Amino acid sequence: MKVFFRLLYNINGGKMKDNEILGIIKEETQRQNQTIELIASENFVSRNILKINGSILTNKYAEGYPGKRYYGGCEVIDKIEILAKKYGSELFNAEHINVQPYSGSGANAAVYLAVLKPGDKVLALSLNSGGHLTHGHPLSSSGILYDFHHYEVDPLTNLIDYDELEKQALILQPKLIVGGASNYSRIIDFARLQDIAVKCGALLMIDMAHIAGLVATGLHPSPVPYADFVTSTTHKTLRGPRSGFIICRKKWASIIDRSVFPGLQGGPHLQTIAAKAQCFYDALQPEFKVYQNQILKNIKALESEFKALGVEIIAGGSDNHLLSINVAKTFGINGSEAEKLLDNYHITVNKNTIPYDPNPPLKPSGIRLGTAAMTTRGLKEDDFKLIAKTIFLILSGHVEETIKNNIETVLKNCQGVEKL
Ligand code: DSN
Repeated sequence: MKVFFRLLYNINGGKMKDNEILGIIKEETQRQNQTIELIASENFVSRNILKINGSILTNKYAEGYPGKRYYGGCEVIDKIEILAKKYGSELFNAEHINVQPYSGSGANAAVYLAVLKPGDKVLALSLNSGGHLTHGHPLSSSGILYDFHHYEVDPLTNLIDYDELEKQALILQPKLIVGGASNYSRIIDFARLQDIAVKCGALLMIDMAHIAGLVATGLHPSPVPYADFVTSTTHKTLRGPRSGFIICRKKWASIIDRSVFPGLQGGPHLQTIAAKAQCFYDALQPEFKVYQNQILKNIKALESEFKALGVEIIAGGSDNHLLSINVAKTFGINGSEAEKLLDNYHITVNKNTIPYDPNPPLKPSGIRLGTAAMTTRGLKEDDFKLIAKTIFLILSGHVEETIKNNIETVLKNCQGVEKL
């Protein structure tokens, strides 16, 4: 018996493979520490969340829900899911929350599965106007299974045109309207979206993944009082582990729970649910609002410096954690070229289409930038002004020395990613 166990240990703990992957993690840690991370959907978790998410909770199967599991030995695990639900409901004032979705995409798919039949009509913001792939892109299961139609932002202001959306919805009569975005920098009027949904007899789902941290702290209006379903990730402005959740009215609770499990998923990832409990708890603390406020101050610093430099900002600026700039118009390059140029200097952004983009998705006209991640690492308004100046210098092909000095100055003000 002893020999058998020793053999198993050797098979599973092979030295070379371990070192290989740990070496790569070290390399990625260095990359993260030496990078100005401006991808609007990314953030850095706390050491606490890292520890929980890497814990022995990963060993346990627990298909089902607290008190109704399909496996034995779930009495400790149940406490975790109950806590995550408690803090999540408190944070967002939710009638019901399901904390099992593995991701935001899965959370969206679960709502669709719960209330739509294949071929049902849905109306959502288009990808070019700031929507998300899971809001009906033809290559996503959402677009393959359901009959998605899209509304656009106004071509001049780049803002959601609610009157136009209402007209479109009344003609289309969709079963579901999807609000929320992955690249929209202004406040979304959830009350108006509810009004439109009620007028055309549609259900309303809001995907608040990007703005969840701002919603949690009252710095963006909450969709919860207005929507039948609210979906989200936990790892963007909310600064939790990489995962998702769904909030809904009580009357939808059992259909949503059934749709997540067994509809779409098997065993929940308990290590991540525990990290979500910690994330929701953290977001209930007063310091989290200070942090979210700093994210907003930092985006305003970025916005004002870009404006002073004559950079064209989509929708004229930002009310949340992100903004997009038109690099084609400002610098005469496409978003892909801009992304690469910035990458050369360890500034990470992502290329993005802009509304009514004349260019294709792989060479779009814009880049998207967000302030959540570097705010977590301790940066303030002056740092973001320097970042805006540096991006301007890089994209307009200026001298290397000033750029390197600027980047060094900013990185000196950052806390290490393993120490947060
Ligand atoms: N939500 C996407 C983003 O904004 O980057 C990722 O799925």
